[in-house]
Amino acid sequence: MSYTEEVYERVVAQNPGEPEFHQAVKEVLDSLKVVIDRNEEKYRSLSILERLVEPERIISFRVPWVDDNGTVQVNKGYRVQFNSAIGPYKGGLRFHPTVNQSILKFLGFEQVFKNSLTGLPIGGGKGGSNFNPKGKSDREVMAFCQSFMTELCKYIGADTDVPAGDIGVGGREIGYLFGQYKRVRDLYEGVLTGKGLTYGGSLIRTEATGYGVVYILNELMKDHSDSLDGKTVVVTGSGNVAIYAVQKATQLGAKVVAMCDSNGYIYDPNGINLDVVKDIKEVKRGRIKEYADRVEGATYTEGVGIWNIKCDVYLPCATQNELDVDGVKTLVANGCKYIVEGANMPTTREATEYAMDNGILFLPGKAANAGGVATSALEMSQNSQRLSWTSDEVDAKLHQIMVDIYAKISDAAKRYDLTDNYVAGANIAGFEKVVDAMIAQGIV
Ligand code: NDP
Ligand code: 2IT
Repeated sequence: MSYTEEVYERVVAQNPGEPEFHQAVKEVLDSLKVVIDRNEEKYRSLSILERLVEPERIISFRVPWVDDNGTVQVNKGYRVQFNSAIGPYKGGLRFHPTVNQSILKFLGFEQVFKNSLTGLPIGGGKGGSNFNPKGKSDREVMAFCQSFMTELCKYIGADTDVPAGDIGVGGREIGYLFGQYKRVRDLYEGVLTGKGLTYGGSLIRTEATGYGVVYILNELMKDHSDSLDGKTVVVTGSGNVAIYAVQKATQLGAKVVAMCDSNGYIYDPNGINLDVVKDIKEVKRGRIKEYADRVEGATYTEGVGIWNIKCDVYLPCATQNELDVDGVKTLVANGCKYIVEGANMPTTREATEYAMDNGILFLPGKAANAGGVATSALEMSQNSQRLSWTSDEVDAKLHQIMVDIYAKISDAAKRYDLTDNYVAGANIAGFEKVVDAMIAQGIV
């Protein structure tokens, strides 16, 4: 058995009941086989892969809070501090009822490679809670965030671990979390990113993940003598990543015709009116269904199946494993040419393989959505300098980072005779930097 297979089997045996974590590890280890094979003895002697798949630390805690009826609620809270070889732990917090250790370990593991690809000094981490912010009042969200941070604040800091947003955690939640950190620790520091602009946030952080997805898509298309101009695009989700992917794709001449939430999807043949989506999602915290009531010519379909809409480019920006092999088969049959993952691991393994075997150019999330965390790292730099950069400056840096990521993953794939296999390219390029730092720092 190869070293990568051995380590995968060990991960499955030692981390039972964690299918998402197994899935993320398998994809990376399969890609790394070509790298490990060239130098197996050295990697084995240092147990590099065993160390890479084991989080440095997992913190798990109780989050009690009182709801508007006066009832005491209890949620689970976590922080997975996965790897600090190249910098302080960095990664989002997810508040969603499905959150568990498997999901946070998969996200933390992905984050290690993603953060490495940004070229910035950030290690990988992820955290969150099974708290469901949907339908909660502002006061309930605040009470939850304060309780969550009262415990988490013991383990994080601007030079230790810097959380940010993810599903269910946006500007409102980051504000409440920051306020409580400051109050309890008595430190005004860049301990969180995605902060509001009046208290240390960075311009363009809100837009960064979605913009970055489209910037790297644009590089991929240029490299294949194509462009976004006049293309039909489907974007899944209607949250932070989706909204700003739609905005940038539209600015670059594409027509985005569909978006969704977990209840169903909208189709607007005239091109999505993003002002309406923003009002529904960012202001009213409503459902995507309302779009069809407000925009003439648009339709709403309950349930899954957004991939049935014909498109040239498909950008999954909602959640893990949202796109399965049947969905991809439909996309291929309808002539789709590009899949670029805005979400983390939104495409199942089988679906990814089918897409790549059938001529789709596929960019994995750990490269394509890295613009969010990269801009978080730019927020950390601004906080350390006690300065704020202009939106043009941050946007230009974000753009350059995405151009560089495309070059890195494309180059890594070519070096191993895997041209156009950006999944392998991203895993290999991400691994190279982390492993070099790990080896240099000894057995820690
Ligand atoms: P948000 O909470 O802002 O939005 C999530 C969106 O996805 C909502 O529209 C939600 O719908 C939808 N969604 C969730 N689950 C499903 C489902 N099962 N089927 C269909 N739609 C679903 O989160 P973000 O936009 O921040 O995150 C989206 C993805 O991008 C996640 O995978 C996240 O990890 C990843 N990501 C986020 C970054 C960031 O900076 N925010 C950076 C890099 C990656 P509903 O309202 O119905 O739940
Ligand atoms: O998955 C991700 O990269 C994020 N949710 C953003 C993390 C961050 O620290 O900005």
